Amino acid sequence: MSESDVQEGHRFPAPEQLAAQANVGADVYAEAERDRLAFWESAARRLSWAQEWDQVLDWSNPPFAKWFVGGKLNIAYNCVDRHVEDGHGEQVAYHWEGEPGDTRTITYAQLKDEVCKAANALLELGVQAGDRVAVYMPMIPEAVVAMLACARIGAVHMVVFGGFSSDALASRITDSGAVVVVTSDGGYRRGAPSALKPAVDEAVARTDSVRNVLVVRRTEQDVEWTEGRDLWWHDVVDRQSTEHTPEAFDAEHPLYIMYTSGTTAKPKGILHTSGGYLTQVAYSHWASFDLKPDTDVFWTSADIGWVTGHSYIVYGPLANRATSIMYEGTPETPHRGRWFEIIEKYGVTILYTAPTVIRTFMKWGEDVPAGFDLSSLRVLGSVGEPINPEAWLWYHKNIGGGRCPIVDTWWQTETGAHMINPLPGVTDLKPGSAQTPFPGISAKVVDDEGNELGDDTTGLLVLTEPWPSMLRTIWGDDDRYVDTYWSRFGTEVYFAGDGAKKDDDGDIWLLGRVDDVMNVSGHRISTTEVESSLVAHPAVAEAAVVGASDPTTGQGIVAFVILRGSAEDSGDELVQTLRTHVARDIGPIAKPRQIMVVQELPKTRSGKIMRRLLRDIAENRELGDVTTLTDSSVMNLIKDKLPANS
Ligand code: 6R9
Repeated sequence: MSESDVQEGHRFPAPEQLAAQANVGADVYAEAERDRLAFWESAARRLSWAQEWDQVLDWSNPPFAKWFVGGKLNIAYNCVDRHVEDGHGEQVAYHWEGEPGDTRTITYAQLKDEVCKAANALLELGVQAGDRVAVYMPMIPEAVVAMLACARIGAVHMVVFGGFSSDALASRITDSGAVVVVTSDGGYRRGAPSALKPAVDEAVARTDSVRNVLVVRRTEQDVEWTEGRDLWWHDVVDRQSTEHTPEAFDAEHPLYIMYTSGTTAKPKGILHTSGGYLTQVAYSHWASFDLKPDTDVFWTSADIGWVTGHSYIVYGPLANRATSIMYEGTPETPHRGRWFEIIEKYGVTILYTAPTVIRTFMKWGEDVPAGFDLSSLRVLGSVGEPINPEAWLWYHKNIGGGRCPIVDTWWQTETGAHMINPLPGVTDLKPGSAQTPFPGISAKVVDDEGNELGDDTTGLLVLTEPWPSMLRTIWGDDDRYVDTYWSRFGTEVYFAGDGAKKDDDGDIWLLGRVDDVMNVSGHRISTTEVESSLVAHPAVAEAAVVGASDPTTGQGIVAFVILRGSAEDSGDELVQTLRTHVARDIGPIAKPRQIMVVQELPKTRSGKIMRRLLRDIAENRELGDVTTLTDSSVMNLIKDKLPANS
């Protein structure tokens, strides 16, 4: 497969055998098109409801939606109990793998017992339906148990990624008014125990809503203890009864809050509710990955602290009675083949990960995956940012053995579930494009005035109909909810904040956040497009591109590149080669003004490149806030590489 094949829109048809047995066929689009609400209603029937709804959607007060109005269900019952009642108690829910190599196998019956005990413990601590519970945990099974225990009693969980600072935790506790924090002494990361409890102590000291801190023992590190407030999980949860009768809650009962960064400093508490959310995450997990509960071993490599973990490690897979992998640590601990070893060990059939991980694997070279038996894999997924065709092809060949469809899923914390993606048994795949709105989802590409754009014109992505797993508001701030998402094109059109274009076939290409779209001499150029071109060059492993203000052209293109291990840093000559390469690839207008060769790129802990910081460098500014970086020393490494005069 050559680069030009890809650019000409070469497609990878669905594997015949997979297509023949796929959970959903091509007719699903027509079915959803005929009657969108009836389609979602049948998706909702895959769940168990204590009381059926009397209205599928109430959109009489946009943008405040109500789905499955009048329906009642218990989320934890749907994720756990009903599978045990159906005779699947012995099926494994999670194969958990600790970073140091310790393992736990948790069946659905065991998960049910643990969730009931934790639910009883929370009740004993006085937690009531509607109360918020913060969860600040490493990737250990108790994190899932805590989430489901909340859901079971109608409490609202608010998971904060364990890599976030005490500051971030404190502001989220304050904003949500959490009454309990569930945490652990620490977790294992890069071969060493990494403490969590000290950050909780600091955060809680600065807030006034928290009554108790429930602490799981994981690393056996020493912890400070506040008598009366702090409680060991094993003291409080282990002695509880495994019996707990789930109460049915309203379909619109709040399920969780997940904070996500916006354009201002204050993070937004995205609120998700129960019936619609579980309906869409369960259905999408089943359809997007062709999940077969009896035979698949499913692995989402994300952390539970992100929406991807919520929807596709916890709620979707459990609602579908999947067997999942949960892995505590980093991909290179204790060696670079760690993930592939896990795939081989458990016979993983579906892998869902992020482009940044794939590009890291590319940097390490194809010999690493080649050393393991990955033949169990049958479907691959991608999420978090656009996957450039080079990475797509590498993933397809070196991890998927050329036989696994790659499902590139576009969605957001706000959307709750997949919104634009191919279906593995249906779609002819086009590397680099998320392609098709999910059945029952209505997505359009529009110009600044909201007019739908024709083929190959870059515009803004909008969603023009409400969907079951949509956010319901920003916690405590309805106005900000309306302003951020539903004001640019009127109260019935959701503004996603992503640039996009449709190609001649009607396939959608996501082009990065609109704030990442550059404007050079009046031409719109996507950072992603230039990055994609750079990484298509054999010398480049990874690239990040920003638009830096330029007195002549408005913005100028500045690229930061990491070279492949084998490529020689030949200085100026290489930079000129790369500039010419991009100019030839996209057009002279896209030729980067400046290319800097660096060792690392600044990334958030969810793997997104922090272009804002690179823009600071490109524009010779003091660096802005670096607290969400995985590793803040990266910025010093980059600055050290710069020519003295810049
Ligand atoms: C699930 C998740 C959302 C933003 C979104 C977009 C980018 C996510 C993508 C993608 C292109 C994909 N994004 N998936 N862009 N193709 N397949 O990542 O949620 O952390 O809220 O980020 O991520 O820019 O707007 P979240």
